[in-house]
Amino acid sequence: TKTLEETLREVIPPKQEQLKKLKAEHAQTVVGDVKVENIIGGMRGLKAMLWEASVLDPIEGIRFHGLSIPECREVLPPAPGGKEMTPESMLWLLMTGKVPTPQQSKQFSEELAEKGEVPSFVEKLIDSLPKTLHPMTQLSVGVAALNHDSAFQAAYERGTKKTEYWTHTLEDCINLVAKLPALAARIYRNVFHPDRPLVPIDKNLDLTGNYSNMLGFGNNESMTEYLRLYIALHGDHEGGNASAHTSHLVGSTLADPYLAYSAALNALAGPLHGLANQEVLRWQIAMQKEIGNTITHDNIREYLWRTLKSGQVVPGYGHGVLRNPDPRFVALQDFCKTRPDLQASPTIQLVQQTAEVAPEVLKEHGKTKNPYPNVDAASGCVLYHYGLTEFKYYTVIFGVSRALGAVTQLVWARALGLPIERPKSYSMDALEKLIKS
Ligand code: FAM
Repeated sequence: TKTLEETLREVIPPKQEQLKKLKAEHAQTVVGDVKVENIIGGMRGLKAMLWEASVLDPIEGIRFHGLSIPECREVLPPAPGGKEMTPESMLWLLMTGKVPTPQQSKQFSEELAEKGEVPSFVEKLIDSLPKTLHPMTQLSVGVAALNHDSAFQAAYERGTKKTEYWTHTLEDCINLVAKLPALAARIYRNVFHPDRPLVPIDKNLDLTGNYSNMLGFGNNESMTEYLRLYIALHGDHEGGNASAHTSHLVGSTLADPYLAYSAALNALAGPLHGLANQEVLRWQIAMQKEIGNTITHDNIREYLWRTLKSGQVVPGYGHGVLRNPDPRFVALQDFCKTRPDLQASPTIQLVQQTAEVAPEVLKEHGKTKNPYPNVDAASGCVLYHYGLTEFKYYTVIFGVSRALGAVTQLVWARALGLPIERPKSYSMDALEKLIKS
């Protein structure tokens, strides 16, 4: 069986050829216009980035190298004894465009467990942070500090050839993905359960098996399976979303993967992006408190209007690209439907019922271009049901996940020799001059 690096060595040359051909034959081909609305509207819809691993269709949702979420759940190898695709299977697919064999996936899990320990100076650094510092900030600090041991940075200083950059980047990327669970679990322990002992990495477990174990949910197979699905699903969502784009931008300066991903985490920590999953649960629980035991569509509707009239957004609804219910939301709902304990949970029922009412309210409100639920509408409620009730931690799990797509692109950007990002900006005066000319 071929390793991930060996597989990449096979798939990179044809892609390099494809890029060369695109450059040679189509460098001047026009594929879209730039309108003033793109410039002042957060570049929404602008076709301006190369991103190999996934493409997002507004109606169908995400496809990873052409595979939809249901297809991924079907073909990507699960952990031994499990059913859900694992994040390491997903990472393999994202990186190589190929579905790993169960054996490749297992060996990859073993490699990640082998590399999973966090250096002791980073542990000390994390332990020294105030418990009141948001867990996402702590994660970003920890990831940035891992660059102490960056293979890419060391290779760059040695004057390594450009064509070799991707191999050192890959080494950092694998190390980063491997270390995220231990780092993230330490933050959870420190902030919320300082009296609990820290659990060491078990070399026989997959990445999420270990993460779940270190969070204290190792005995709950359903929670571990949910986390596998959650982390695999949130792994990549095209290149233009704020966290992925940040990682790509910072990586394009040849900053190493730790620095690039640390920056991405800071983007993920914004409430319009990854922090929404923390906000959703807070909002749903507040709704539950107010509504009490008799939940009806009418009182959910009333609560939704109150949120909107107070000028807040409904967290977990809307999207920059999607114009349909998010298939990631659908997959997480699906997971709940197969388990009677989850079906009986009042929080999960409330999330489902909210999704039945919110689209019509948001349509009537008339502002958002997409009145349907995104992944964050559903992701927190299962965690909450199984006892991971600390909302402030939710985005950290998203942060463990989003690394999959970010590191994939960092490796490909180096393999393809992509340049530093540098779009052109204009002042309003300069823009007006441009319009007149
Ligand atoms: N509730 C109320 N108003 C909303 C709304 C929502 N859920 N979603 C969008 N709008 C408003 C939006 O604020 C904007 O109003 P103004 O014209 O007054 O500025 C208007 O509708 C048009 O926005 P849009 O074009 O439909 O959306 P954007 O592309 O600008 O923004 C989101 C996309 C996701 C930031 C936005 O829908 C939102 O704020 N949603 C709630 C927060 C959330 O769930 N974020 C998570 C997104 C998720 F997929 C992720 O990153 N993890």
